[in-house]
Amino acid sequence: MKRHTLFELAWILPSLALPFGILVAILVTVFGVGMHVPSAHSRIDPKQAATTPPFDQLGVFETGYMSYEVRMLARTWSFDPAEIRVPVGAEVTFVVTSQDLVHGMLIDEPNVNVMLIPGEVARVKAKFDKPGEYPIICHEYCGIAHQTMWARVIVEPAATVLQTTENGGDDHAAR
Ligand SMILES: [Cu+2]
Repeated sequence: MKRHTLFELAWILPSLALPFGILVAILVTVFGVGMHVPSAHSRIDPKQAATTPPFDQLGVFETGYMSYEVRMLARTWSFDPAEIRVPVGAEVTFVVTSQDLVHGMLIDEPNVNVMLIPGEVARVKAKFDKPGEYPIICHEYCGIAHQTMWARVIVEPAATVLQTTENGGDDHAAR
């Protein structure tokens, strides 16, 4: 084989291998690992959001053992509820939409990253294994006070939650 043919092959083969490798990686993550983009679960009229179930009752709802559903509305420039309390080990399903502009919802760890499009109901799951405070921030620019739009998840150690339940001060309403 001529020397320049080898040089050409040395460029062409990797440029074929690269997209093929990427295609295989996509197929494996979608069909093998089951990874998907967080997609719209259902649609509602954003102007009627506050009176449309499940957003007519916002907050934290216990759906089973260590399983919680958080119904949340994003609006310029706040999240409602702004504070979410769950016990350590809780698996939380966030059911969220925006009632005005495009907002975002980002929790660094555990990884929650979703775009909140007016009227598109997003449904994302996250497990909170360590006690502490987890900020939820809007990461889609939404106007002059965008940087003030945030909320937080407070993950309480097991003992604290037990105490609040004994005092009857449990604020996690059962469904
Ligand atoms: Cu926002």
